[in-house]
Amino acid sequence: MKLTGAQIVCESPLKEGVKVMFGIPGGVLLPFYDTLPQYPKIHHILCRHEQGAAHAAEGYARACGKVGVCLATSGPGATNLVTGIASAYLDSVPMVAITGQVARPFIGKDAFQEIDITGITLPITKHNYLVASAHELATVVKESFHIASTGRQGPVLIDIPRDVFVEESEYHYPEKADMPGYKPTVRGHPAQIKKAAKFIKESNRPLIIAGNGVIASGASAELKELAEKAQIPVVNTLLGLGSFPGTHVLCLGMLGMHGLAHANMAVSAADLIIAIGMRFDDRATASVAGFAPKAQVIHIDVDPAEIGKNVKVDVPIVGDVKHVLKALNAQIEAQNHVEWISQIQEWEREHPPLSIRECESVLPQYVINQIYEVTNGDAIIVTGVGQNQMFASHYFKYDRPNQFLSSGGLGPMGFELPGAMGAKVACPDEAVWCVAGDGGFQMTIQELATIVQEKLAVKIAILNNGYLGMVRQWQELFYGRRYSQSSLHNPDFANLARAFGAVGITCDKKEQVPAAIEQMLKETRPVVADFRVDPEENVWPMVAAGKALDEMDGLELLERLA
Ligand SMILES: Cc1ncc(C[n+]2csc(CCOP(=O)(O)OP(=O)(O)O)c2C)c(N)n1
Ligand SMILES: [Mg+2]
Repeated sequence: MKLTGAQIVCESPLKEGVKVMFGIPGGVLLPFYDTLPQYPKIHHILCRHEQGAAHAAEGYARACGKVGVCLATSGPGATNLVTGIASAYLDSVPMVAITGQVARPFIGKDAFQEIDITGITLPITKHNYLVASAHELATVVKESFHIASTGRQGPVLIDIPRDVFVEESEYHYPEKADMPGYKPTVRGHPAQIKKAAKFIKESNRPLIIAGNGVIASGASAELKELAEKAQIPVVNTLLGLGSFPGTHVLCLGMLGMHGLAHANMAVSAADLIIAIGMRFDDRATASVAGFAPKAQVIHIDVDPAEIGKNVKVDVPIVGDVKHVLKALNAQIEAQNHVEWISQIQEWEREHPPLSIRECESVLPQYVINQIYEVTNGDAIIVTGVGQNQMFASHYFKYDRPNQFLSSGGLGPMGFELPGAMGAKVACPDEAVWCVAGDGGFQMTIQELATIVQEKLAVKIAILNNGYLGMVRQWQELFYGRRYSQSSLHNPDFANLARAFGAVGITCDKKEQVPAAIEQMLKETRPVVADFRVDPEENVWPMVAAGKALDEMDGLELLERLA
C-alpha cells in the first residue's frame, strides 16, 4: 500500500493507540493538516500556543501514563515547544513531539522559519530524528513511541521536512522496534537484590523514599507490600506523591526543601534509605553533604546513569521498579520497627503538618484543604510552580498514582492550565482541578480558550496572592524584604474568565471558600475561581540553600500550632 508521508504520520500513531494530538498548524505542516480529516479517529486539539500544546501532551501523559503527542510547525512553532519538551525530559514523561521542517532542498539555507530543532532539543530529548524520506517514516514513528515509553521514559522529537509529508512511499508498519543498541534493563541483579534484603533485615531505622519511578512502572502495590511487610515508613518526593497512599499510617509525606518536618527528620535519622525510582534531586536532598548522614543507601532505578550521580550508594539495583520490588518482596521477612515509627510519630505531633493558623484572611492552605474536603480527596490536582505547588503538595492527601501532576524538575510557571487541560482530555470522567498561581496562570492563560472550545470542565483555582509568591518569600527571608519586581497588578480573573466563555467566581472572604468550592465542584463548564489569598503567607518548613534536611526554618511556628 502506498501512502503519503502525511498519511503515514496519521496512520502510524493510530497503530500505537494514539487518540489525541495537541498542536497548531503552520506553513510546512499544511500537507499534514490537509490530510488529518481523513483520520477522524484522531482528535486534534487546536491549542493557542505551542507551549500549551507541549504541556497539554505532558499533562495527558502524566495523568494516564500513555504517550502524549504534540505538533508544531517549523521555526517559531518548534521553539515554542521547547519548554514543554524540557519539562517532560526532566520528569521522564513519555511524549512524542512532531515538528514540521522546511523542505529538504532548503535545509541549511536559513530558509524562512528554518530552525535546527533537532540541534536545539538534543540535550532535552531522549532521542530525536530528522526524517530524510517518507520511506523511513513508519520505522521512525515505531521507534519513537518505543523509546518514549520504555526504560526511563521521556520525550522524543520527530522533525519532518515539508516535502517528506508530500512524498509517497510503500507503507508497512513494523510490529516491533528493531533497535539492537537500545535494551533497557528490566530485571535487577539477583545478587544485589539479595544484598538489599539482607540490609533491610539488619536495619533498625529503615526508610523508603518513593519517587516518580514507582508511578511510571506501576509498582504501587509492590511498594505497599514491601512497606507493610517490613513495617518501613515511606516518604515521597514531589513527583512520587500518590505512589504510596497519602492516608496510610506508614506514609510520612514529602521530603525536601519544603518537605514535612517529621519526614525530613526521619531521613536524617534513618540508618537505611531505600530509594525507589527517584534521582536524589537537590530539592529533595537539600545539602548532599548533610543528606541522611547515618544511613546506608539502596538505590533502585531503571536508569544506570542515576546511580551514584548525586549520592553515594551502597547497594545499586538497576532495573524496572516493579520487577525489582517483586523479586525483593519475595525475600523480605515480616518485621516491625515500633520504636522507630513511634519516634517519627512524636516528631509529627510536635510539628503537625496540616495545621492551619487561625486568621481572618483566606489562607492558601485553607483553600487546598477545602478542595480536599469537598472532593473527598477524589480529584486529579494539577499545579503551577511556586508556593501554590507546595501548598497543593501538603494540604491534599494523594492516595493513588497519577493524582498529583506537577512539573518538578524544570518547574516552568504556566504548566498548570495546559497541564490540567491534557489531564482532563486523558481522564474525562475524573474531576480535574488546576491549582494555579496568579503569575503562572497568566503565562499560559490563552489555553482557557482551548479549554472552552473543547468544553472541558476543568476547575481552576487561582491562589491569587498578588505576588510571584515564591520569589517574594525568598526576598522576604533572604533579601531583607526588598520585593524587587515580584508584586503583580492583576486583572480581574473572574471577568477575564467570563470573557473567555468560562464561569468566573471571586472569593475574598474565608467564609465564602467552602461554598465557592462546592459551586466549582457542581459546575459542568470550565470554571475559574479567583481566591484572593493572604499576600504574605509563606510555605513552612523550609530548608535554606546549603543547609541539611534537618536544619529547617519555621519549626517554631509549627510547634506553636501543635
Ligand atoms: C517560566 C518561569 N519563569 C520564572 C520562574 C521562577 N519562579 C519560580 S516560582 C515563581 C513565582 C510564581 O508565582 P505564582 O505563579 O503567582 O505562584 P505563587 O508562588 O505565588 O503561588 C517564579 C517567578 C519559573 N519557575 N518559571
Ligand atoms: Mg502568586
